[in-house]
Amino acid sequence: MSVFETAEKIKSMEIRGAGRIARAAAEALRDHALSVQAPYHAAFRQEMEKAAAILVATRPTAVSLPNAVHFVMTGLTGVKTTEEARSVVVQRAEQFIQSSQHAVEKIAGFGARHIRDGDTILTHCNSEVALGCIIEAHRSGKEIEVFATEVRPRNQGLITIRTLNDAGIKTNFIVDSAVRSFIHDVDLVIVGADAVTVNGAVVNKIGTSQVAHTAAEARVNVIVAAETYKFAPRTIVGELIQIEERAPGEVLADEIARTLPHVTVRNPAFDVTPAEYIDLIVTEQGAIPPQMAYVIIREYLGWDIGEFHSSAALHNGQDD
Ligand code: RI2
Repeated sequence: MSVFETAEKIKSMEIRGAGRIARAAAEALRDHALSVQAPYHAAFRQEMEKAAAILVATRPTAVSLPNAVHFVMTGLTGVKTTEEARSVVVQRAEQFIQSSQHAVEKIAGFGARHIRDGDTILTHCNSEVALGCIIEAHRSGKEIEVFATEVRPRNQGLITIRTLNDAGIKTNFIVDSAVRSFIHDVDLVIVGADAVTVNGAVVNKIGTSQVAHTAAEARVNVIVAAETYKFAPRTIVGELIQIEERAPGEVLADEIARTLPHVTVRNPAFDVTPAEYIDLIVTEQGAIPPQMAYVIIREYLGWDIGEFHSSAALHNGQDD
């Protein structure tokens, strides 16, 4: 798929979910490297940097996207010929895709161990890693039940309940505002993440912080399933995660909104759950308390302060 097609599909959310977006971006860079015609190496590099910038600009919140692009593009450092550059992009893109898929499987295995036989789990939105944990627990013979929220306004809950239904897992489908009514029937909350900041806060689908707050009040544990590439390196130097605000039409039909001139529709796609409401973040490197996010950024993502000076081209458009 071309870079433009991939970018359009990410923007329209035809391709969605932080992990899938990251893998789609790596694939698009790989395909672009294979097809781009450039007379000399600098031109090739320029073409790749343009493609990287287009992909990174599609959605601002999921940090998996700039992290994937960064992983692929840093392969170009020190490379001298177009052919070498082409092959390094292909190799690193494939490596990212494979390690991402491997991470999702690993997390499913680790996360499933936190689910006990007889547990009822609540999940919000549609996270392939969170669902991976639930499905793996079911597969290993544990008798479990799930509460899945609707997820206004894009209804990702529908994807979640189809997946759970196909896996044969007993599932209750509830509106987002019903979480508090059912929290006492829930043993564990498992959600995904679009970004994890250096202080262990988790940015995820709008409503996650309400779910986590409700769970904390009811003394129900909250687990976040997140690959290490969901951790946000630039938060070390004070950068904030930009919360995407999507079109008002997703919430209220434009023809109705037009009749209400004093009403403004707000549609943030994500919110921030503070570390204190999260018991554990399960990564492919094992589970950590959210307060250890810095270690993941330094040890496993390989970012140090020096990197921030050379990464201007891959800046993901957030405010400095
Ligand atoms: P996985 C999604 O965002 C949801 O917020 C979900 O929790 C998160 O990405 C992580 O998804 P959106 O693309 O990578 O639906 O775990 O806005 O699949």
